[in-house]
Amino acid sequence: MTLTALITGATSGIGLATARTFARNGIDLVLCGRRQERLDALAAELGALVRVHTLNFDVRDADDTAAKIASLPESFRQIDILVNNAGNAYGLMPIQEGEIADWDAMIDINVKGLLYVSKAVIPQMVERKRGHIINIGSLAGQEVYPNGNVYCASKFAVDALTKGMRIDLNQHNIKVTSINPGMVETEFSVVRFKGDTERAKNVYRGMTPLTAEDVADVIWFAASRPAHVNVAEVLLLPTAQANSTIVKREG
Ligand code: NDP
Ligand code: 8X3
Repeated sequence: MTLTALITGATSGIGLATARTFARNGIDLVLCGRRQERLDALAAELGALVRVHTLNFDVRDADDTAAKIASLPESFRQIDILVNNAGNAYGLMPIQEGEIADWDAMIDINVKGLLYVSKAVIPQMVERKRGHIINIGSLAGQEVYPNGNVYCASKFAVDALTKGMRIDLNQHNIKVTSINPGMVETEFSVVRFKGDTERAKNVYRGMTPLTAEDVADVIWFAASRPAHVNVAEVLLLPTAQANSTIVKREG
């Protein structure tokens, strides 16, 4: 039986790599994001391997998120795997200097957006007593680091929601997984530093970060276990990273 996955944040980084990995493994795809030209390009690329449908919505918009997911054609409506990946950090400032717009973005996208998408997808999983939700958390949701304050809070919330979902959905036979990466070089730091690519590059100076493909491999491992096995949580670090603040750098 062919499975269908809905991936948020499929236009870049971890979500994009996950879409490609899933397609190579024969998973039909509902790809979500706000940058339509990227969704179109990805649909053209992966459409050669599997069935692909794209949805353009901002996860901050509860009504549009619900409407777009409800608009899925019949053949894409049964979501077997939900990858809640859309998310970003905005800024890296001491709490007393933080900007309200950045705080709102992180809470609205990383926490509330994940909830809105989940609310739109979970009912059909509950009805079928089958499904797998994979939330992309972070090392930042396991330990707080200097200036990480609100981003860390948003990822601690994802960790709590993952655990809560696992409890509440247990009786419905739904697997819930969190994949918690450390440093991954994607557009993440460019977004965090609002387009300052030099500052973004400096985050990974003298060390080898994870690639989006490294994370996608682990997401696929979790998604492809037998029915009785749930990979509950994974902390995935680059070898050079011991924790949020200890990173071995060369030069
Ligand atoms: P990218 O910036 O490369 O990708 C972020 C994705 O999220 C994009 O596809 C973007 O799509 C989507 N997105 C952002 N905001 C919204 C929104 N409001 N509505 C819909 N989609 C949105 O970063 P990563 O791939 O690194 O990040 C993916 C996840 O991994 C995030 O949850 C992040 O917190 C987490 N993570 C990242 C780590 C890292 O070091 N890179 C480490 C640990 C966790 P579009 O702009 O088209 O909407
Ligand atoms: C992203 C990893 O360490 O920049 O979640 O917070 S970190």
